[in-house]
Amino acid sequence: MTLSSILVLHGPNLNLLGTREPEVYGTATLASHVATVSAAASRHGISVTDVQSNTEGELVNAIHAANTAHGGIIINAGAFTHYSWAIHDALKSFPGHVIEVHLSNPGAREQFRHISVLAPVVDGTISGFGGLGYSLAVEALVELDSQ
Ligand code: CA2
Repeated sequence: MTLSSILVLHGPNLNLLGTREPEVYGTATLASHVATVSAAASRHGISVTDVQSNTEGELVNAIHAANTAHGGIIINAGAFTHYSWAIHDALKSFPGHVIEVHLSNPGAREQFRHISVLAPVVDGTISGFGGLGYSLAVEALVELDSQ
């Protein structure tokens, strides 16, 4: 699958971005971050589909559907990052490249955020750069696809 299409996945509570905890996650809304991804992707002629869910199984289903529909995935799994082996297993079966993004720097926060169970099955992780991380993730996917 060539990189003509990217799936952007967001996990639980990220639909609340821009409404609470701006000191941690910034003031931008989820829609604005998705727009950032779409703008970066369109510069490379790539289309973007986005899914946000507060339900683990819906994210797993979206990853399964991506196997034949999208060349790459950008995922901010929210708190599922730290314990979802179901999302880990689903990403492991995805044939394209995967970039994990976090707005904050989980390594500088509470101990439970220091572990990502997704990290072993993604190409790389971009954390702590706020919305800039999404543009960087698109550039990473484009670069990986060209190798
Ligand atoms: O820094 C990130 O992007 C996180 O993935 C955000 C998750 C957190 O569990 C991860 O450790 C790091 C939480 C997202 C919750 O987002 C909210 C936004 C506004 C108000 C409340 C929660």
